Formats: sequence, C-alpha cells, structure tokens
Amino acid sequence: MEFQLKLNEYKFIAEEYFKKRISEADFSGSLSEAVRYSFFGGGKRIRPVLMLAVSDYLGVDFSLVLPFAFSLECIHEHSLIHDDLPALDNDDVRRGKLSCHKKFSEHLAILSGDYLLNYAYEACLTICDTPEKIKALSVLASSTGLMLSGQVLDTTSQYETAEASLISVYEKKTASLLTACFTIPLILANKGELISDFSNLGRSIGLLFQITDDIIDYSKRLEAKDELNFVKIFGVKHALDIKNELYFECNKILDKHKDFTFLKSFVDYISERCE
Ligand code: GRG
Repeated sequence: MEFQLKLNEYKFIAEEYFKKRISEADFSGSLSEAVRYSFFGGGKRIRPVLMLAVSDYLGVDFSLVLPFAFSLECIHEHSLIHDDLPALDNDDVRRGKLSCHKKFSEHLAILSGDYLLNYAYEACLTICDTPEKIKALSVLASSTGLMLSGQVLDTTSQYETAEASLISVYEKKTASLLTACFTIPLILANKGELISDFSNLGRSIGLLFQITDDIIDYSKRLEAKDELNFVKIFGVKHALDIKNELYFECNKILDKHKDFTFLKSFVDYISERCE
C-alpha cells in the first residue's frame, strides 16, 4: 500500500511536470495533436518514476532531475511511435488504442517521433549549466544510441538462437534507458562510488522487465511473427528460470541498500506485472 502511494506520488509529480514542458513546446496543429496523443497516451511512466525514486534515495532535488526524466520519457515515446511503424513492428495498436500512424498518418508518426527525439535534447539543453548536468545529458545520449543499436540488432537478427546474443540485444534495446534512470541521478548526486551497484541494478531490472514482457506477449499471443521473443526461442521454463535469476540478482544488490524499500517493491512490481 505504501509502495502504491509512493508510486502514484512519483507518477503525479512527473505527469504535472511533463504537462508543463509539453505546453511550452513551440508547435501547433496536427504535429501537436499527434505528439500529445502519444505522449499522454497512458504510458506507465516507469522510467521517470524510477528516476525520481533513485533521486529521492540519493537526496537529489527533484527540480534538478525532472528535466532529465522528461527528456528520457520523450525518447521512450519516440521509440514507441517509430517502433509501431510498418517498416518496424507494424503495430496497429499501442496501449489499447490506435498507434500513432494508424490514428493520424505515417508521415505524421515519423515526424512526431523525430520531434520528440529532438525536443528531448532541446528541453534539457537549456538547463545544462554545470559539468554534472552536461555529463548526465551525455549519458542520456549514449543510452539512446545503445537503444537504437539494440533495435537494429533486433530487426536484423531474425532469430537469435544463442542466449547470450539475445540477452545482449535486450541489454541495449531495453536495459540501457532503465540503467540511465540510475546513472543520471548518481551523476547529479556526485555519488560515483555507487556506479557499479546501480548500473548492475539497471541492467538486471531492464532484463527482468523485457523477459517479463516477452512472457506476457507470448501468453497473449501478442508477439509479432518476426519479433525476437525469449519464450518463443527458449521456452517458458527457461524464461522463468532466467527471470528468477534476474530477480535474485536485483535482490542481492538491494541487500546492500536495505533502506531503499521502494526499489525492492518496484522490482516485485516489474516482475509480477501481467500487462
Ligand atoms: C527507435 C524504433 C526505435 C526503437 C528503439 C525501445 C525500442 C527500440 C522500441 C520500443 C518497443 C520495444 C519492444 C521496446 C522494448 C521495451 C519495452 C517493452 C517498452 C515498452 O515500455 P513500457 O511498458 O511502455 O514502459 P509504456 O506504454 O508503459 O510507456
């Protein structure tokens, strides 16, 4: 219960800030409509929630980290809009509603995704006035680069039969942005000594998230025909074994940070989710 209240509180803080930042964007007409449709389309906001939780734990002022949480969410939304396009996953539905290109048009979906990717940096650059903030922004950029190269591997590898290769795709495609939710607050807090634990946590939570997603997609028959899916390749039992290992990894690190109780519950939330 306490976890749910905190989760809602972080989500509310992020949402209010996001509304303000999107309202400041210099766009209008159909571009604004398509961007708002996707950006406020019902995402769980797990990345900004995680960034705020880590900041809370490290004592980083929310006003310092919110611009980065917003930029990261813009990048995440860009990736979903583009991923749904016919040239990639060709999905008609996102979050139970029409995907951006189905609701509007392909050209508007391409440009909305581009707009969000650009706005992520435009919105953040204005506040980057210290070496720490510049370093945090460069972590955001390099994590985005990893996500994109992971997606290239995903779309070109057809059927990854080596487990290590598939895990490496997931580390890039999914875990890199989740790891940035740890490393950005760390940089802003100047707590370099925690980098190893927190990077490992980001990786394990990212993989746990993606393998859980694969299990959900597989059980609901949602995975696209050519899409990589851990369960489709290695079977349900092995997917559950790996999931347990990752869950154990997270908790092993969290044993060293026992007062970070929100994160312990967050790992349960990621692992137990079924949609
Ligand atoms: C730039 C085209 C392009 C792709 C980059 C991240 C990514 C690669 C594509 C997005 C689709 C995908 C399968 C991502 C893997 C991670 C994942 C399951 C994302 C969905 O994240 P949630 O569940 O989304 O946090 P919500 O809807 O809650 O915002």
